[in-house]
Amino acid sequence: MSILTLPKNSKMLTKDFTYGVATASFQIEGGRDSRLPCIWDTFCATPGKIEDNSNGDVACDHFNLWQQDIDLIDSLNVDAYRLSISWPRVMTVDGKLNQEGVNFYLNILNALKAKNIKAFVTLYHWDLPQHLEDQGGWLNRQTAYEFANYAKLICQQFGDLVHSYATLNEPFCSAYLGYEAGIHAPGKVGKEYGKKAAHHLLLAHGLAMNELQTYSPNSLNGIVLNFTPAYSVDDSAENVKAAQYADDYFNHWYIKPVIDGSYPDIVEQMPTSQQPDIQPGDMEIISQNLDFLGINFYTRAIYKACKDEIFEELPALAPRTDIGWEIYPSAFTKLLTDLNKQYQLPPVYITENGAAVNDHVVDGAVDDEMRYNYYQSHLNAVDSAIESGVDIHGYFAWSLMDNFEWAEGYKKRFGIVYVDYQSQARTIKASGLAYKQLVSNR
Ligand code: IFM
Repeated sequence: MSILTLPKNSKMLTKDFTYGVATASFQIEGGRDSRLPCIWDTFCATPGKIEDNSNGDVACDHFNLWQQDIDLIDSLNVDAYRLSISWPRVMTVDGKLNQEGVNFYLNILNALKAKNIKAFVTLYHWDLPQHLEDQGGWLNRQTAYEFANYAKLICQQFGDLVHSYATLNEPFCSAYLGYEAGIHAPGKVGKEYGKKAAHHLLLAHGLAMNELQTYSPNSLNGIVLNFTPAYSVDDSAENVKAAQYADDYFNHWYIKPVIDGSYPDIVEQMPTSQQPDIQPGDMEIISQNLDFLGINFYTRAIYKACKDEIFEELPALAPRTDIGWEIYPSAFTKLLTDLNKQYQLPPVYITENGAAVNDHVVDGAVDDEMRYNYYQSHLNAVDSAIESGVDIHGYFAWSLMDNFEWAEGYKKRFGIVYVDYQSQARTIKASGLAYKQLVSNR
């Protein structure tokens, strides 16, 4: 059996270090009939948008199987479960609570509490109610206020059942992939949209943080950001400069306003039409204190200079996971130590890390060696960052189980538990067993 190990004196082997597994509502729940439509329903129904033409109507049927899924989480011996709340399940079109939807999550949170598993709740993991998109979605400043209203109402309902709230998961993906590159819902394409959507998302974060700190002062409240560190293809000045620009455009664009209260300087180089609509007081709202910062890491990207577009991303080098992302764990340590140097970081949690593998069940088992190796090297990378002084308090595997991988549909499997989508049977993979063993032996 494969085992995951860490150096004997590693802080990650103490009981204070939180280990968890993570999921997101649209990716696992199904239960489509009992909630409002969201932008991902619409996107999935648009031909050509999802690799296998699938949707989230059933997904892992967690809506019906949540009790057995919580038993599964419990069987892994983890300390925490990171889940997201489906905004269209818990709110009505006129901004009131939908009690039936709220009860679905209250049941989950109570079951987690009974098993002593900490709930790390994300309020927005990309499933924007469609009626808000119809009013402009994240291009409409009003959406930020709608989000704050939802955050306030929901945290009042959940009381002390929640250990930690993240306002947003990966605003880069919502803004850039959803409103600039158009490969995620709602599928808008245009440089004039991306940073405007990003600003309203960040404003939503700030406004919601206010509500959380007022109505849920005892939970750890923060935000989850993803980072794909930008590397230059070589040492030439022009390529290094291009990679730095990409780093600011994709990564620092989200952390700098949240921590420092300002956008990276490249904002000045952008045409006015592409700049965010910043109103007086916005940056103060966006940059209030965080109780924690969630960091998601999967891979790095390599860039070179390009005349028309400033930077160009080059194909990922080998070795790669099944989704084509380079396996490059040293970028993880470097990211964490660099961020720690550049910013005044609050306590950090690694809220997502994991690998897509083309898994198969053979004789009732899934031998996902590549994922196991990925976890081993990335746990080591986190440990090295802690050794270098980064204040990291926890690590969440993405994902608890295989699920709807957005534009890739169900073809890409990120779970440490295999899901047979026909029977909805769950099988813990070798990586999951190794994770369990690491967590259990602390
Ligand atoms: O599946 C996603 C998740 O929803 C957000 N972070 C990255 C994961 C893998 O692509």
